[in-house]
Amino acid sequence: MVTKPAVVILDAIPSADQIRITPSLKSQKGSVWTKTASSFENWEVEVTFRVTGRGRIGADGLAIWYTAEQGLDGEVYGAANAWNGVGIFFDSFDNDGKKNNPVILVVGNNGKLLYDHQNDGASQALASCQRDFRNKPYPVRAKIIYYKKTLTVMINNGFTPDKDDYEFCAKVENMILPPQGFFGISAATGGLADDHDALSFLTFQLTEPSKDALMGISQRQKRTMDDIFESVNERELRQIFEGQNRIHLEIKQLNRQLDMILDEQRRYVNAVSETVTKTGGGNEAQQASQQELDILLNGQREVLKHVSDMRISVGETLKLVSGNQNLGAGGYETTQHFNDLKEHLHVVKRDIEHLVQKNLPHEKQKCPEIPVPSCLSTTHFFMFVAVQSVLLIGYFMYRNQQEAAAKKFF
Ligand code: MAN
Ligand code: CA
Ligand code: CA
Repeated sequence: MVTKPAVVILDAIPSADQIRITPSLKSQKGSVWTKTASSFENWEVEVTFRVTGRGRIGADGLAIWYTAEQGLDGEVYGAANAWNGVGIFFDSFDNDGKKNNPVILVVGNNGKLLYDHQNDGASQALASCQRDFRNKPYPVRAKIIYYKKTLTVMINNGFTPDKDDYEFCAKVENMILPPQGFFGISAATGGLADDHDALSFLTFQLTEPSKDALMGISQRQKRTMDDIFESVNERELRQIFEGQNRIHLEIKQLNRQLDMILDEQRRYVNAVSETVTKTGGGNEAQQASQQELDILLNGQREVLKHVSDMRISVGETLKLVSGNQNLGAGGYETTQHFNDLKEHLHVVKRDIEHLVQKNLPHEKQKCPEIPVPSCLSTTHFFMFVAVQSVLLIGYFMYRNQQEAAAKKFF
């Protein structure tokens, strides 16, 4: 698992995709430090940053640190004056007027050296290379490798989008660094100013190949500042899966409700059908009433069929959604499934619309008016009671029968 490194932020402004270590205002400083010390014998850091300013000349620069203590307070590119460890300085401003800035320099310190800011640390640099890292179209990348006591600085100068386009800058051999230390990035402005923005800061532990094989651990253990924030891709994927889960549950619920409606409708149609059969024949009024009941019955059967179709559609959609959840992200298959899903949901929608229209009260489907005699005679009353009782008994018998049949299945 990739762990989220805790960092200490000093006067820097974090946002979703970068940390502004200094804004382009006069005499600013800021820094970001790992919260806990690392004790890697060999390590590598990959830092992505931008130094931008309106002027042809900017100031003062940015530093990448590996030091025994966090350089929380000081004047050296916004960090401690007397550090124990190493600083890789990206010095924008030519303080000594030798026309040799911007420059990248490696300055080691055992805690006793005082940085010579006025001379751009010229006599203190263990190695350096002149590179212009300001106002580049792509972020600048620095890869600093400390391996077997040799420190190497590689630079991608931000001219291409190719992340791996590194060039050698500087190398210091036999460099003894504290066994434990904090990684940091800092920046400062003075009379002149630039925006100093850190986009990412990755630290890796390097292990020698032989040890690697013996211990069976990965050569680069990745810890990244990016992981402070959930990546955009991860977030989108999580949202898709959460959304699908909700759709799945909703459709399941819909399916259950449709099952219930279907059952209810079936019982109702059968009951009405029995009534029509039993009350068949008789006078003209009764025959007219029976015809109207037939129409109603047919209407109901059609509704039943539609509900049934809809249930099948919902069932298939449900299957598709479940299938989709088992699929990984991306690819043609996923797109195809989403299209199928869309199509099925469309069918369900159409069926529902149809059903709603069917059930809307309009002229043709008005319920038949039951012919009621102008005056209720005793014969009529008893006939009515008898028919009601027969209907009720029939309905109960039918229901018991259905329930018995259903029980057999479970
Ligand atoms: C002023 C001073 C210096 C600084 C430059 C550039 O001259 O603040 O220390 O290096 O401005 O910002
Ligand atoms: Ca300088
Ligand atoms: Ca200089």
